[in-house]
Amino acid sequence: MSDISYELKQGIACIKLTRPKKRNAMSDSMLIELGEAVDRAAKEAKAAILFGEGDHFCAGLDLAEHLDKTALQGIDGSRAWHAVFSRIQRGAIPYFAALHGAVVGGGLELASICHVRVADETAFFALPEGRRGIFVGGGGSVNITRIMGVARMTDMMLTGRVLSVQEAEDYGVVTYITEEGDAFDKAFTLAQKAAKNAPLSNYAIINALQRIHDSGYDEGLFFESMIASLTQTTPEAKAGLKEFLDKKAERLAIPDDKQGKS
Ligand code: 1HE
Repeated sequence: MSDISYELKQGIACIKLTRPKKRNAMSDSMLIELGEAVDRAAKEAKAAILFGEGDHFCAGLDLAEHLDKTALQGIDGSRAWHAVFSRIQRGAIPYFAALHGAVVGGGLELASICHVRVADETAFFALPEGRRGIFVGGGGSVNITRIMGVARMTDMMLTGRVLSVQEAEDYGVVTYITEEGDAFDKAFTLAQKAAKNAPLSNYAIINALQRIHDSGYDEGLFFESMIASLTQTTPEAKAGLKEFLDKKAERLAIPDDKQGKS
C-alpha cells in the first residue's frame, strides 16, 4: 500500500503524505517511498512541494513500529531519515512545505529541512519526544536549532510546548501564513516562481547559504566569491541580465504601501 503519492504538475513535483488514518506518521516503508519520490523529483522537477492528506501534515515517527526496536535498529532508523532528508535539503531543487494541522516530532523535522515553509492557520508545532522518552532522530537537533535557536527548542522538548502558527512565524519556523486550506496553493505559487530561476542559482542558494553561514567569516566571503563567479558564467545568467537591461524583465513585486517611497 502506498503511503506517498507523486504528481508532476507544470514542472513542480507534488509529493503528498497519504497515510491520514495514522495522521501521516512516518513508517519505515513510507520513508523509503518518500526517498523514491525525492529521487524521481530530482530527475524531472524544477521544484517540489511536500504536503499531507487529511487533517494533519505529519505526526512524526511511527511510534508503533518504534516500540520494539533495539538501540542499533534505532541508529539505523535515524540514519535512514538523515539519508533521505539530506537528498531533500542538499539536492538540486528547492522544496516548499505546505503545512496544516499537526507538524509534530519527525513531522517538524521533515518541515525544517524544506527550504521554504508555508502554513495555514490550523497548523500547530510540537516536539513531544521528551514526553515519549525518546529524542529527535530526523536531524532536528541540527536543523530545528538552526531555525529557532537551542533555547526555544529545549523549551519545546522539555515542556511539551505547542506553538501556534503565529508563534511559529515569530520563531522563524514558517515564513508564510495562509487561511485554512490555502497552504498548498500558496506553496505552489512560490514554487513556480523559484522554478523560473537559473538551476545553478537555485543549487547555490540551497547548498551554499547554510554552509557559508556555518563557516568562518573569511572562508564564507571567499566561498561566496567563487560561487558568484561560477553562476555568472552560465547562459541563464547572461540571458537574465540582458533581459533586465533590455527592460523586458518581470518587475519586482513591491508591496503597495512601499510604492514610490524609496
Ligand atoms: C500514530 C501516530 C504516531 C497518530 N505513530 N501512530 N509523534 C507524536 O508523539 C505525536 C502523536 N500523535 C498525536 O499526538 C495525535 O495523533 C495528533 C495530535 C497528531 C492527532 O490527534 P487525533 O486525535 O487527530 O488522532 P489520534 O486519535 O491521536 O490518532 C489517530 C490514529 O493515528 C491512532 O491510531 P488508531 O489505530 O488508534 O486509529 C493513533 O495511534 C495513530 N497515530 N500519531 C503511530 N506518531 C526520526 S525521530 C522522530 C521522533 C518523533 O517523531 S517522536 C514524536 C511522535
